[in-house]
Amino acid sequence: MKDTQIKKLIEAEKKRQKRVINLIASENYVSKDVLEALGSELTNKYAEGYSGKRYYGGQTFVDKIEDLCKERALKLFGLNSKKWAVNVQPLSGSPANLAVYLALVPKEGKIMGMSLDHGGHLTHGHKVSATGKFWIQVPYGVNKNTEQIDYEEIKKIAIAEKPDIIVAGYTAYPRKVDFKKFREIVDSIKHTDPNKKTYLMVDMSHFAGLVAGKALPSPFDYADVVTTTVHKTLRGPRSAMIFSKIDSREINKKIDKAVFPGLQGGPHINQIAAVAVALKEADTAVFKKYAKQIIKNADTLAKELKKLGWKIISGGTDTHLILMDTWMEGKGISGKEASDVLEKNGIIVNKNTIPNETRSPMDPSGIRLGTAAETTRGKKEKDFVLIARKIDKILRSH
Ligand code: DSN
Repeated sequence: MKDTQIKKLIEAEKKRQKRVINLIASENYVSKDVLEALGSELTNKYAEGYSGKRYYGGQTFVDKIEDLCKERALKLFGLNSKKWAVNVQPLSGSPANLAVYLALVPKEGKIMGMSLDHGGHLTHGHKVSATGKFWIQVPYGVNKNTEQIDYEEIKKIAIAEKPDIIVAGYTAYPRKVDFKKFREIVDSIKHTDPNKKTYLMVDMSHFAGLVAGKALPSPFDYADVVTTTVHKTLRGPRSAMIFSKIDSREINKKIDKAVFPGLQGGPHINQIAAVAVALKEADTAVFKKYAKQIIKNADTLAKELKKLGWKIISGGTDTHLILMDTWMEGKGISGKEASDVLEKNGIIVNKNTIPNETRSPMDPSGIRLGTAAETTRGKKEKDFVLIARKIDKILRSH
């Protein structure tokens, strides 16, 4: 690279990534092949439209790449191409979710999603996001005592509010989600207009790799739409996909239109090629083992931290993710202080709100930890026992 300023900064970031213990729950390390696809000449190509229906010439190879990516996406999640469609053009998770609402939720319609401080995402209807400005959020949370999803409570809210869409799947919720129960809730909503139905959307961004690796239940038997990013547990490039059921409601056609021309222009073909590479890598026995190891490692980390006296939200984890209450009603340290002092000592986490947060989002009561990135680097349970002890020592000596 001739640009020495940028080259030096990339080299420095590469070294930083190697030096630290990375417990950011939404990050991972991609393969050299994924990087190669991302850094290829495909970035030079404009390809507005979809395979076979583009607005520019020269699409012979681009069409093949996008078709292959879609084929691999459906295969990885065991989906029949007559029953499910996939759009691989969303640039990342937020535009993917926005595209779904644009396609399926009427203006000022209702999005029922988990509140941000309980583990939901900004794009699940939060007021600071476009999804909360153009639509109305009907929030739900976790149970005060169990800190886990309370399906009966969700059912009550859903029946009373009759939302246009319910979103399941979260960004800081460590437990397995019962998608069947969500389907039952959606089916129990009676709209005044008998032709109207609530859609069930699952945002599996955080745990897509765990579903692909058959380490967590799949949402596809119950959802109408499934969105996901590719760069978290799925270990691909920054990107996203939208899966939709093919039926008389033509959800898939509406979503394609919402992605392009509704929200985006030309898709990033280098990114789509890199997604295709990652999807092939995930469709292997080695990846299945990896997915299971991520959960074993998270479980070990949660149990060890608990043993050392820390409060783990919901009492543990079923996934790659742990939400740790570091503040413990003033007996511990704030989430920001915890994150800062851990970083000084080479451990990277993010500060995070906890359910029924009493502090501010900039200095909340907790931190979020994830095991996917360090599992990619080969760490096992015994390593996570040591990481837990290191975290404990750093936080207590602060
Ligand atoms: N920023 C992602 C996360 O950390 O969970 C979600 O957008």
